[in-house]
Amino acid sequence: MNASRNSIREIWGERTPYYDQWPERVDQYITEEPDKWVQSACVLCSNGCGIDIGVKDNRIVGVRGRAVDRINHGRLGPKGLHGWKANHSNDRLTVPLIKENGSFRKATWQEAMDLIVTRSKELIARHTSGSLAFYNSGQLFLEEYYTLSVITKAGLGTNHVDGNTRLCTSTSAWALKLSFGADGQPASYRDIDLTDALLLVGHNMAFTQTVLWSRVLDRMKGPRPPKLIVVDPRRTATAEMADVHLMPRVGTNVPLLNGLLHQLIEWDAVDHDYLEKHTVGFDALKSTVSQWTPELVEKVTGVPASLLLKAASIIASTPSLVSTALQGVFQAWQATGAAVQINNLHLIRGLLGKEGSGVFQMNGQPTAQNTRECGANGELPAFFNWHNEKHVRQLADIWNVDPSIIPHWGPPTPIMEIMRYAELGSVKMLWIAGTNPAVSLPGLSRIRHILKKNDLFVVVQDAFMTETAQLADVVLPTALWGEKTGCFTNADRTVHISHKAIDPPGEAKSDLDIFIDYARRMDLRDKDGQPLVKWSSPEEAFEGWKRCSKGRPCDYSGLSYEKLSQGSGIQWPCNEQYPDGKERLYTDGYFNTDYELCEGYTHDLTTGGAVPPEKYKENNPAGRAIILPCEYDPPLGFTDESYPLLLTTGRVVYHFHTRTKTGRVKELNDAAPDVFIQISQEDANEHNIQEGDLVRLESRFGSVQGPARIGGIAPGLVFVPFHYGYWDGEDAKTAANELTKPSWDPVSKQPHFKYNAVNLVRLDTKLSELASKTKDTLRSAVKSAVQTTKETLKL
Ligand SMILES: Nc1nc2c(c(=O)[nH]1)N[C@H]1C(S)=C(S)[C@@H](COP(=O)(O)OP(=O)(O)OC[C@H]3O[C@@H](n4cnc5c(=O)[nH]c(N)nc54)[C@H](O)[C@@H]3O)O[C@H]1N2
Ligand SMILES: Nc1nc2c(c(=O)[nH]1)N[C@H]1C(S)=C(S)[C@@H](COP(=O)(O)OP(=O)(O)OC[C@H]3O[C@@H](n4cnc5c(=O)[nH]c(N)nc54)[C@H](O)[C@@H]3O)O[C@H]1N2
Ligand code: SF4
Ligand SMILES: [Mo]
Repeated sequence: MNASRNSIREIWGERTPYYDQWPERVDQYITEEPDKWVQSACVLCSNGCGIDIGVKDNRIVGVRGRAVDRINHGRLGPKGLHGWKANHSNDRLTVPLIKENGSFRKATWQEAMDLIVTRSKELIARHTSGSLAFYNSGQLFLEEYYTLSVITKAGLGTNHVDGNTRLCTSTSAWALKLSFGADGQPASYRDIDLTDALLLVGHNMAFTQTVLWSRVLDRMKGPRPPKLIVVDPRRTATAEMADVHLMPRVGTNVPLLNGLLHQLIEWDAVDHDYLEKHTVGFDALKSTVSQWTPELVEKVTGVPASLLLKAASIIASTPSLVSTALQGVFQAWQATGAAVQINNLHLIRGLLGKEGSGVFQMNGQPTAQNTRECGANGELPAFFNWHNEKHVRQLADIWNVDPSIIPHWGPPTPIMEIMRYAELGSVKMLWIAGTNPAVSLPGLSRIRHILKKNDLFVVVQDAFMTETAQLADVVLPTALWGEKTGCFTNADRTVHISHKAIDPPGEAKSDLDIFIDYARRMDLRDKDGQPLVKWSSPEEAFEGWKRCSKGRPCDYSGLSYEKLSQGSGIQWPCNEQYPDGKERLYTDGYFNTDYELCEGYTHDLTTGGAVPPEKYKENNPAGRAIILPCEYDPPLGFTDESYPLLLTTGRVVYHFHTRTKTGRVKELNDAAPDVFIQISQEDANEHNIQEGDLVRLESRFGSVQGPARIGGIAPGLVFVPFHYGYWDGEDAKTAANELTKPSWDPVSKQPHFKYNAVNLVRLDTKLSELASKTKDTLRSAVKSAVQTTKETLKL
C-alpha cells in the first residue's frame, strides 16, 4: 500500500497556504503499483476533483489526484481516495434478475428487456405513456441523462420523469432560474481564492466538500484570510472555523436572511448604480424586509441581535463576497424563498460576476448539474422553457419530432407526486436508475408499501442489491464509474471526462447501453421514420448533446472528447466565443431573464403559484436580474406536547448517501459504522441520557433508534445522519427517513428533510437489551443486501 496520508484521520491533509495561487499537492492511495493511469474525475460529490484511476490487470488498484486539474490541484478527500474499492466488492450485480413468486431468479438480458418492453407497450396501449414513470439520479453521466431525456420526451411523451436531484438541488436550480433567468452557477471556485468574505448557509463544507474546504483552510493560512460567516444550527466542523457562527432555530432561514438584507439597506450598503442598471424589484424587497430589525430576528430565530449585526457588518463592508447555500437551505422550510434571499444579498451589493464575488446555490451530487441540464429532472434540456412554444418547436426541430409529443402541457411531475400516482394506481411502471428511494425518500414505511404494490411494475437499474432493488420486479446490473466513459459537470460548471478504465463485472452494462437498447426494442422513431436515438456510443451521444445545447446558456458546442482529454476540466459555456470556457457568468450584468430566453417565468415564493407568461412578458425584465422578496411564513407541523423536539438530518464525512459504495469500503465504514442520535447536553440532562445510551426517536411517521451523541447542537434540536438503511424489524430501524414527513417546498418541490417534530425516549433496560441484540445485526442494509445477492447469484 502506498498512501500520501491517512485520510481517515487527516481529512483535509496538510496545509499548503495560499499566496498568489493555490499550490499543488498530489494525494494518492494505491494498493499495488498500477500499469497505467486513466483520466477521470471523482464521482462522490459535486466538487468534481480531477482524479487518475490506477489500473493493473483489468482491476482498479488505486487513485491519485490530478495536479493539473483546475478544481483540486491534485488533492483528494477520504471518499475520493477510498471509494473506488466498492467497484470490486464481491457482491456486485452481474446478471439481470427477474422476480418470480416473491424471489429473484437469474435471467438473460434478452428475457429481462423483453419483459420490460412488453410491459411498457401494453401499458402505453391501455393507459397511455402517462402510466410510465422514470426516476433517475445525480450520479449517471451526461450522455446517459441526455439519452433518457430524448427517450422519455421525444419517444414516449411522458411527463413523469424526475431525478433524485429533486431531493438534492431542485431548489438550487429554482433559485438560479428565479433570480437570473436560468440554471447555472454564476461563480467560479477561483473566487474562493480571491474573496474577502465567505458566507456559508446550511452548508457543512468541511464534511461534504472536503477538498473545497482545504481550499478555504489554505486561504485562512495565507496572507489575506477571508472572513467566514457560517449559518447552521449545529456546531459543525465548518462552524468551528467561523468568525461569526449564527445558529438559527430550524425553519427560520428566511427571517434571518431578511434581517441581514434589512440591515444592509438600513446602512445603505447598497450599490444603487448596479441596482438601477441590472435589476428589477428592489423596492418590493425593501418594503418586505423593513420590519426585520435585529430585535425581531432575535425573537424569531434565536440568533442574538449583536451576532446578526456582526455578520451584517462583514457583508456590508466586504469588497468581495462568495456565498454558498446547500441542504440546510434547500431541504429546510421556505427553501426557495431563503435561497433567493442569498442571491438578493449579492444583487443589492452588486457583488456578482466579478473576481472574488458570486453565489453558489451549491450542487451536492457529482453529476446533478447534468441531470438538470439534460432534462433528466423532467424539465426540457438545455434550459429550454416548456412554457414557451418557440422553445418547444426549436427542441422538436433538433430531435426531428412533432412538437406535440414533447410534454409541455404542464410542469414535470416531481417524485413525491409520482409516488402518489403509483399509490393511487395511475402510474403502473416505475423505472428507477441510480438511486435508492427505499432509504432516501421521506416517510419510508409508505415508500416501501408503494414499491411493494402488486400493480406497480418496478425496474431497478443499479450495481448493487440495494434496499430498493430488493423490492423490484426486474433488476438490471450496471457498470459503475471507472467501467464506462462519459462526462460530468461539477458545481462551478467544470466539465470533466471520465474514461473507462476497466470492464464491468459479468454481464453488467452501462446505463447508456441499457437506455439505447430500450429505445431500439421500443422501436422509437423520429418524423422520418429513422431511429429516434441516433447514437450508439458515449462520444456520439455527447455530440448529440452539443447540438442541443448550442446557443443556449449551457453551451457545450466548443467541447469535444479530445479537448476534454487533453486538459483537465473546462467550464461551460464553451463555444466559439469562449473556446476555453467562461470562468464567471453575468460579468456584464446581463442576465438570462429576457422573456424569449429565460428558462421559466416567475413563481410566488410563499405559495409556489406560477406567474402567467403574459404577466411576465408585460414586465419583461429583459436581461435584468429579478429581486424577489419573501415574507416569513411560520413553519407548519411543528412541535407540540407529544413531539416536543425538532429533528434535522444530514451527513457524516465518511459516508456517501445510502452507503451503497462507502458502506462496502472497510476504511470508511469502520470510521462511521452506525447511526447516532445527536442531542444537546440540556436535553440529555432532562432525559437522564448519557453518551452512548440507546435512545429512540419517534415522529408522526415512524421511529428510529440508536446511541445518543451529546453536544454540538442547539437545545431542542436533534440530528440524525440519513445514511443508514433500515433494519426490517419494528424496534430497530435506523434510517432517518423513517421519521421524515412527505411535505415539500411549494416552488422547488424539494422534500423537507431538515425539519420535523419528534419525541425522544431513553430506552429502558428491557428495550435496550433488545436494541443491543439488533445492533449486532446492524450494518444491516449492506449485510442483508450482500446476503440476497449471494443467495441469488450463488456466489
Ligand atoms: N461526506 C459526504 N459528502 C457529501 C455527501 C454525502 O453523502 N457525504 N453528499 C453530497 C450531496 S448529494 C449533497 S446534497 C451535499 C450536502 O451537503 P450539506 O448540505 O453540507 O450537508 P447536510 O449535512 O445535509 O446539511 C448541511 C447542514 O445543514 C444544517 N441545517 C439543518 N437544518 C438547517 C436549517 O434550518 N437552517 C440552516 N441554516 N442549516 C440547517 C445541518 O445542521 C447541516 O450541518 O453533500 C455532498 N457531499
Ligand atoms: N433524511 C434525509 N434524506 C435525504 C437527504 C438528507 O439530507 N436527509 N439528502 C437527500 C439528497 S441531497 C440526496 S442527493 C439523496 C441521495 O439519495 P440516493 O440517490 O438514494 O442515494 P445513493 O445512495 O447515492 O443512491 C445512488 C444509487 O445509485 C447506484 N449507482 C451508483 N453509480 C451508478 C451508475 O453509474 N449507474 C447506476 N444505474 N446506478 C449507480 C448506487 O449503487 C446507489 O444505489 O438523498 C436525499 N435524502
Ligand atoms: S471533495 Fe468530493 S469530489 Fe473531491 S475527492 Fe472528496 S468526494 Fe471526491
Ligand atoms: Mo444531494
